[in-house]
Amino acid sequence: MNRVRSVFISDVHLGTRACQAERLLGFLRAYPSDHLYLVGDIVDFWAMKREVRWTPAQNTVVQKILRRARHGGQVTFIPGNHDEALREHVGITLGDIRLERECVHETADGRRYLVLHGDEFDQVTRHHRWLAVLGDKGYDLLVRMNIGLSWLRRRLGISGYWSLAGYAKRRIRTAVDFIDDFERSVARAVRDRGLDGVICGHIHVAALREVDGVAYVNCGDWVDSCTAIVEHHDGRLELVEWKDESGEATPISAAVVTGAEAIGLRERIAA
Ligand SMILES: [Mn+2]
Repeated sequence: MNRVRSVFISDVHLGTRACQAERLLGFLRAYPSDHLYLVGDIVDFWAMKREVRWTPAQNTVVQKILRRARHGGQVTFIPGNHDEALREHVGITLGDIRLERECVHETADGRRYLVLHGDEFDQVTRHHRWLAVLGDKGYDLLVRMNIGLSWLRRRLGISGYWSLAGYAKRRIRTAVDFIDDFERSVARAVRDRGLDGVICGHIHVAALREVDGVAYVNCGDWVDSCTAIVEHHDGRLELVEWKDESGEATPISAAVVTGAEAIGLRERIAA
């Protein structure tokens, strides 16, 4: 076992088919900790409105977390946008689990991190939910719609070519731009509050690096990347990836993770 001081996980999406509950169980078993932070989108209530996929492994994840809290581990649950219904109840303790809107975690070496899910910094899900849902499939649809539109313009005798898809493309920014915007706005908020860094989730892209003078740390997800942040007993944070079988999570450098192109990112956040 690899006992650590803290474990941070986010975007587990329990209740969906995509949730990697078995892998998460393997990781939680291998990494007992004094603190466990659930950094939002742990249960996907949005998806469960359409279809509920609740497996025995997902049940065991819940039991495992409850047991950890009962046995003296400090468990903090910060609801995200997919489990936002729980935000109404922040401040209370449920089965030994503290529900918080956000909190500050102090590492063993005295650095202070804001812990929050992060959807409040996502301009897409905040203001343009339709854009988030539209994503890349929507782009194909626009291209096809444009064929009809051109025909209509010709019939109406309007000259010149105007591309609906081109217009949309200018509005829908690339996933990379989106990540960049997100990281910078989170980092700004943290700097303004005089903290050393932020530990968040939401965009399903794990990271551990410096952004504009503060530490930007993202837990990633347990839908496809199976990543988490661990704090060692000396206060050092590490980004790890769980690859199963080996019984040990692999430390990964931020460069590897942030280089991963986030294809279909918007759909995954919104779906
Ligand atoms: Mn989210």
